[in-house]
Amino acid sequence: MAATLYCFGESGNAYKAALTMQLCGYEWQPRFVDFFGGESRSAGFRALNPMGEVPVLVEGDMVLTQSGVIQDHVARRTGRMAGASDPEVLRWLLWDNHKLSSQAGMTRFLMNFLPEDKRPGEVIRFMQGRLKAAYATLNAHLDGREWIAGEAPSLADCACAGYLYYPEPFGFERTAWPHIDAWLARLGAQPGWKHPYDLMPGSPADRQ
Ligand SMILES: N[C@@H](CCC(=O)N[C@@H](CS)C(=O)NCC(=O)O)C(=O)O
Repeated sequence: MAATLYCFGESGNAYKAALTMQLCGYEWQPRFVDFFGGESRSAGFRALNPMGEVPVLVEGDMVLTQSGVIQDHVARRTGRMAGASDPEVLRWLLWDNHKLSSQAGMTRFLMNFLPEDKRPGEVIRFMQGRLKAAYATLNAHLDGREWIAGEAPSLADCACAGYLYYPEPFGFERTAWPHIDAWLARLGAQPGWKHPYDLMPGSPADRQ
């Protein structure tokens, strides 16, 4: 039975899980969550995930939440990628969840998905400063390396790339970070890779 990923195109956290499944050749299907219509706050969604967050993976009777947990499940089931039992992979998954994706996701939301008159300039500038430090850390790590952990794409690559292919501005200029840029191109050339808006239902264009 194919696994079902509760997701929406704008979600970089869901993209981490979807991309991992794609690159590992896992059988899955998307189930659109109308995040911008408030679905993740509904009683029905909270019954599935009391944390109220996307993504959620449903596979038979099993319900998994947190992108890293879903990613690790796929890595263990397929044996196609290094998973969280590798300390270096886990180190970067934790770093990404704290320093990169959470801040990139929030900044992108504030800059693009809030009504213009509600966008908090000072908060956005603060977040962009924090993000710049995160980009510098990742760019330096990728200097002389093809992949974040080990010699092949791992969960760490799928996690750290979660928000970095999106077109909406949030202060990340690929060309300013040459090692990140080259790594994103390498990951984007892997068999099965797709852009988030081609992989999951829903995009800003649908809401215009
Ligand atoms: N650490 C979580 C983060 C999940 C997350 O923040 N998802 C966003 C969508 S991209 C969400 O559902 N946010 C709802 C909220 O914060 O209330 C993961 O990696 O799955």
